[in-house]
Amino acid sequence: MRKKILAMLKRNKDFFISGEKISYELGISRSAVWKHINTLREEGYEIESMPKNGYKLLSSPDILTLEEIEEYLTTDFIGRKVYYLDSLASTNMKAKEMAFNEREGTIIIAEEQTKGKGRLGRNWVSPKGKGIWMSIILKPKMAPSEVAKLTLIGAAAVNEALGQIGIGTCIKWPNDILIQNKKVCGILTEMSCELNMINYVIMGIGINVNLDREDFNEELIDKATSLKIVTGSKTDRKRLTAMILNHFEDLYIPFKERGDISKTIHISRENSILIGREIRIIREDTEYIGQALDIDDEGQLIVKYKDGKVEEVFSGEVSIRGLKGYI
Ligand code: BT5
Repeated sequence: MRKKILAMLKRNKDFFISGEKISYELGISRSAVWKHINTLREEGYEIESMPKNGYKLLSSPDILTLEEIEEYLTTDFIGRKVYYLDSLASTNMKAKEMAFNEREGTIIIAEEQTKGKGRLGRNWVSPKGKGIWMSIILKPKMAPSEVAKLTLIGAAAVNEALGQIGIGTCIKWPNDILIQNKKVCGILTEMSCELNMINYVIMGIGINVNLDREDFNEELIDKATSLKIVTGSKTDRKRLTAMILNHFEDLYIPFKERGDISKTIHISRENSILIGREIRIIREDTEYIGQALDIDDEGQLIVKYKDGKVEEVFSGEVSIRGLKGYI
């Protein structure tokens, strides 16, 4: 019922809607309407009430529930079911627990993560209410070896969504998004599979939206940034979340249905911070120096080593660093 009342208020945004009309349309008493309105107020919805005119929605809270993001969503199945939690250890961990019983496209979003995960057991700083910390459950019917390409789709989707709101970014193959050489987004793709079959893939996306400098510890301050630090103002997390999901689905469908990843590869190349640069490739404990030449049609990084040898580097097996600084 609370959902229906909120939907009515949203449909009539900027106008009063009478308690009588709500109670008639939903078949509940006017005091029940009033109780639900109060619940919504407790959740942070600002609702004006006037005895003769009824109720008017003035503003919605800065939260990432389906009700709040769906007005910007254009997807068919990505993000159409949202589990929204105030706090979680890690949205990827939660998504893994739930994945077997959930349909493709379901997402888990938390306002904060107390044990946010990066790759290879690293941690991901995820303070409350300031970022987008989410995981998408995917169930593509393809060989497990194809999954590395999904990370590229995630990165391309974030790059496109940020571009749409006027924020230019670079992609550091395979899973980082950078602004001014600092990391603003990281992607962690995990999967459960059998020999030739994927059970599920969890695509974890973390974006530093409205974090302040103080949110980063000393170790991170030189290599991490947020949209707020870069632009000087807050970004609407709801709209951005939906826009990422929209772009993700647009890039994911051709890949899932026909193995077509060409648009993603185009975006990865056009916005790559690595192509043409000297890089360090860290494989297990050994470092190699080479030049990133290109990203091939399969999404692999082509590297030329000092001895002239050219190799395709498969994501997942390496970490890449610039010779100078973080990139
Ligand atoms: C990543 O790992 O970049 C993947 C991050 C994925 C985070 C999302 S949030 C939703 C979902 N649920 C999870 O639990 N995780 C995913 P990696 O490339 O290994 O980078 C990790 C490194 O980035 C750390 O070792 C730090 O140096 C740095 N780092 C940690 N927190 C950061 C932040 N908020 N912003 C930028 N850099 C950060």
